[in-house]
Amino acid sequence: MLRIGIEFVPDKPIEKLVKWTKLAEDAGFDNVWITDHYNNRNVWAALTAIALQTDRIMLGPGVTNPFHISPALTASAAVTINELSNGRAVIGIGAGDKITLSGLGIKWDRPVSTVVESIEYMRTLTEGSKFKLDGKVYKVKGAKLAIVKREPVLDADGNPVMKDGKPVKRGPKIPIYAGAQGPMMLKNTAMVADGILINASHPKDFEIAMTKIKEGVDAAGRDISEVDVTAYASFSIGSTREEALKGDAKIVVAFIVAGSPDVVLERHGLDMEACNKVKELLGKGDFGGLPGAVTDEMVDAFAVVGDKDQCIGRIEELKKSGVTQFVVGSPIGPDKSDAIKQIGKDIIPYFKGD
Ligand code: F42
Repeated sequence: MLRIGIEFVPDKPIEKLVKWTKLAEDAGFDNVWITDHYNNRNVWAALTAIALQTDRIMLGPGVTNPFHISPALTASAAVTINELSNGRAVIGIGAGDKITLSGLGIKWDRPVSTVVESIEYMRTLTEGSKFKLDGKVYKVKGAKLAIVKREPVLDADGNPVMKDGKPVKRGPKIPIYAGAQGPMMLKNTAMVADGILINASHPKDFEIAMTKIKEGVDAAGRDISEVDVTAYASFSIGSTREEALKGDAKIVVAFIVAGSPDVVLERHGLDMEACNKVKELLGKGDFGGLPGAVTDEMVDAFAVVGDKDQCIGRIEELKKSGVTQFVVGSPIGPDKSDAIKQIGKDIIPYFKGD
């Protein structure tokens, strides 16, 4: 069954994120993902507040990065949130943004190896085991968390799994998702991660991403069902498409157009002149001119926008292309609270079979 998640950005006070997450939990969402940028409110502080005031929803950073915070600290934070939330923590980790990190004086070398090794690092620590690595990026002599409660691992018949005459013990599993777009990142993280968060909204992008993810799982001898393929999509719902387009939907799309390489713009058959106009307006900070410059084709290439039937149609197409979790990302709707309630009434029951 399709999982449904939601993304919030802590550029708003944390009380608002808690209020929206509680609404999302009541509406039937499975996951909440909090974005991580150092210039916003801190992601782990936001997750702490959310963990304490919710009961069921899975929660995690979507995504933090191993360049601005050590995987050892991320593992410790995730174990703490897992304890506070009674086993609901997940970790989302990606390469981070090169320009932002270099502004902080942080070197951004080997992004793929860093993310892949960090997953191995965090997995070992969150399971309560000792981590040592002489890797391409990390040279870890010996790291272990003191706070993980390890229980004996049982086999399918309920008997303890033994190694060297001793029962194997492990802490609670915290799923680790990788944020990935590029071919190398998709393939290499698919070899090790429990899920892949793909910043895209159109089935064409997922057809291409799935090929790389399948290459990765095949190379690692895994089954594709072990990876939660997640569409981390820009989304806006309204009672009509016109209403859904009110608010920030076109502004979000404009940023995606401006940040996309030409090969992606061409893949969606977009008019390059119109795309250049959007880039020019953004460059000048002319936000007033953007709604007129962002075309319907751009909206449909980079976002899921519409009334309930249009949104369901697009999510169905993504599901057919291999997506197993759909994350409702910014702006969600012209009014976030109303949009969350509408998704709970009109979209989630459709996919959960109520
Ligand atoms: N970034 C944030 O800073 N905060 C967020 O909250 C956030 C959320 C988010 C959610 C979903 C998602 O998919 C991404 C998100 N991001 C967020 C962005 C994320 O942090 C990364 O910036 C983004 O995913 C990176 O894009 P990418 O996966 O395409 O990887 C980059 C590094 C890339 O260019 N990859 C290419 C590729 O083919 O995969 C090139 C790889 C490369 O550089 N290779 C080198 C080489 O020599 O070949 C390095 C080799 C090595 O060993 O690493």
